Amino acid sequence: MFDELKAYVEQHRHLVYQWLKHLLSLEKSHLLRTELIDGFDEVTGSESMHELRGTPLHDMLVDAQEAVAREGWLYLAIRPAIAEWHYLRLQVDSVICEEIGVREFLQFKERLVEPREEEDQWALELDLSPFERGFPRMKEVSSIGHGVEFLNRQLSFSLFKEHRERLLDFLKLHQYSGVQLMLNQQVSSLEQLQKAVRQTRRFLKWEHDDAEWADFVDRLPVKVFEPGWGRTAKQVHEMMGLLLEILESPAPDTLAEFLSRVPMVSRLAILSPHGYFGQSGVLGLPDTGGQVVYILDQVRALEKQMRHDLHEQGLDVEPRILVITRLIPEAGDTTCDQRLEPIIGTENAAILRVPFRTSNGEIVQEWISRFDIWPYLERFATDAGREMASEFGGKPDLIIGNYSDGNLVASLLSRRLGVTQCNIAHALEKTKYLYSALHWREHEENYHFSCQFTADLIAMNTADFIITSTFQEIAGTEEGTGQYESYHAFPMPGLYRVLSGVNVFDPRFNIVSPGADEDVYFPYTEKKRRLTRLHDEIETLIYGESGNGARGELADRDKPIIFAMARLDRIKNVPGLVEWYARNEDLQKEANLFLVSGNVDPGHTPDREQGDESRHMHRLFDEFELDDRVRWVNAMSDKNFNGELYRYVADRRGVFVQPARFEAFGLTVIEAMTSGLPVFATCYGGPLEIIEHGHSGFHIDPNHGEASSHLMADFFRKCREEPGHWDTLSKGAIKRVEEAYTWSLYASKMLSFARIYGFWKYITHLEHEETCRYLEMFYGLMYRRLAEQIEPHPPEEVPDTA
Ligand code: UDP
Ligand code: LCN
Repeated sequence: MFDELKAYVEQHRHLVYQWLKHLLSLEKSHLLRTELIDGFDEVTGSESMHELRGTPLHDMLVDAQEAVAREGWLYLAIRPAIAEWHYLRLQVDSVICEEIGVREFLQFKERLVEPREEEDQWALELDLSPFERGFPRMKEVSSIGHGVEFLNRQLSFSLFKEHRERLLDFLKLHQYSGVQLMLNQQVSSLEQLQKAVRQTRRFLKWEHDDAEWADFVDRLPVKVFEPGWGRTAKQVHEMMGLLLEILESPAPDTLAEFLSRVPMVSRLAILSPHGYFGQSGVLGLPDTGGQVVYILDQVRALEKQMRHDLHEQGLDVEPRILVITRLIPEAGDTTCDQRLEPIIGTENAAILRVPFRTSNGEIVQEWISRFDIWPYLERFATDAGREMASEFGGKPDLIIGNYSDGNLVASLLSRRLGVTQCNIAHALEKTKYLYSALHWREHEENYHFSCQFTADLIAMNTADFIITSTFQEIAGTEEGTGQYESYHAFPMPGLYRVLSGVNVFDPRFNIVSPGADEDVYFPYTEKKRRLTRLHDEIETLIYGESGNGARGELADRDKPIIFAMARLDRIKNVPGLVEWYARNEDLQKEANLFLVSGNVDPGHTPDREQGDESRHMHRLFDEFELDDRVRWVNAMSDKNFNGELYRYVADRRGVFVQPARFEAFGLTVIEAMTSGLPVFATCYGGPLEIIEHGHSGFHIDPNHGEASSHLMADFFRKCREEPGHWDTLSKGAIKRVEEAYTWSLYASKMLSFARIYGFWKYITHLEHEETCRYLEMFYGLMYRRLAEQIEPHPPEEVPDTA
């Protein structure tokens, strides 16, 4: 690519010069892809410049992600394919084009915010690429997010040449409450093991298939096997057959199947420190949204799967899951001030709450924004580790972190305890805010991105495996950078520079999408399961009077409803949707707008952003006089009610809209789709992957509100003209969720990954010891210093959650 471009620039210096001049005349020192393309289109609109179209220069600009223009230079970051990055620069006067390295690009970019006379030769650089040597790395984009398959293929062939003997130790490793499982210490060689397995299989052939372990264990011909091989004779026979195959020649599938039957996971710790984390009355409170829903549903699915697996493995062991979060003494009407709370819908899972403490040991009483919690996490990790150990009566088999804070704590605890670590991001803030790294200093007071991104880098690189909800979360799309990919190289001017932070070709990444609770969110057509008793309440909510946590009174009840439900964070763009609607009269004629979001009273939230957004909503209502067409009510946290609300809107042939500027995944999108609502959702983030445009919903571009509102108006018009149109979309939505987004699929994958990564970590040196040591230094010297600098915010009013 670069050679062609260079040759073109050399041969067409005059044209390129004209284009460069035009670009610099815009007087923008930092340009986004769209600005570069718009600038190019403008220039090439004139006849004399038209021939630049379709040239290598044009191709390069289509692939450009951003450019920095200063002092007669243009520096560009080019992404010709997913996760492939090149950097180059053009000198305006001499029209020279050169390929440059990532460091040069970042240095040049940093000077946008930190002008320096001389180059800082000794700026701290984080470069993890040297540690990658000797580790298996994927090469194909199609492999990204399928790390476990790659790892199994890659390692099973080489494994037993080098580490075959470790398998014996691995089988002796498993215990439950001091009871030995799988293999006891009497076996000292693989040959001995092979012989014992063959003898046992011969014996089992004569047992009844359904005979249980306890029925025949005392008669086994060799006394080296302990429980865990299977519940019945048939299962034990199969499992031992898999082991023989592996010892003979380890095929990846056999190995995966064998590991999925090893009793490795019965105690699981899930970390999600920032609160409010509760089971009712918390959704819609600041910082409390899909992550809580996800974790509670995940726990139910995992417990069910763990119980099933342990039973099949022949163990009468009760699985135990603890969700560890912070205890908030001033928790309003929520239960977030309780230490231990059983999780509804499980038999033995609980929320364990541990308070944040200040450096002098005082308990932090009030809710704290997730952006301000960094100084408390180290101490929380210690306290939570102690409480967790006493609840479990030992250490967990797997630690799952959630969001940047949970992942950092998971990282500290996993390292200390030597337990497998899994990360789940939910939403990485870095890509939510434009240039959040470059301008970190400007954001520091409110967001503390310096801590957050440092924590992310540490946790991402210490995790044994990382679960993502979509592919784009890892590596984006052809056009846009992925959330994890954005950690590959970035500047933190004046702090450090990341040259190689995260590699998306790392086999630790796996896509496992969540679902929606099937007991709560189901198609509106399933009449028998419907909660029709709630309809009066729902009608009051939608058509009731203004006041008391509601604004707007819908004048025409016959119109279908455009429904949106989201936290009132800026990123969710709820006021954006109001404005699109307000500016489109056709859409107003077709449907009413109904919003469940945040707090109608702006003074009623301690959250910085939500208060501003609430005031913005009122301004729009006033400016466009929307009160008879738009109704806005306070956040609703009862999920059974919300489930019926989606279906109620579907009964009346409405739609659901998710207008976010960016949505990491989007549980509401899944909930609405499974209820049978046609959904219009942002094309930035997860919904792009969830929805197949025109079949199971529609993508909308939040930057093009007019086009989005026209798409909706056209849809309603078409539904009037062709009554089957709404049903086609509705059925498409239901089918899509059924096929790809279920919790049972999630749970079996997750547990199988836990075993497989745990196995490889034990058998090989996949635990990245060198990387961990390097990151410990980064933690000690960088993270701790940054966290210490955060001034605790003055105690803010705790919201009344009644
Ligand atoms: N939710 C709710 N009440 C509200 C707003 C949201 O119950 O007022 C629920 C919603 O049903 C979904 C979750 O909160 O289960 C939001 O998850 P999503 O992934 O859509 O967004 P997040 O808030 O996590 O960014
Ligand atoms: C956080 C978000 O912002 C959503 O997009 C996700 O759906 C949710 O977490 C659950 O992972």
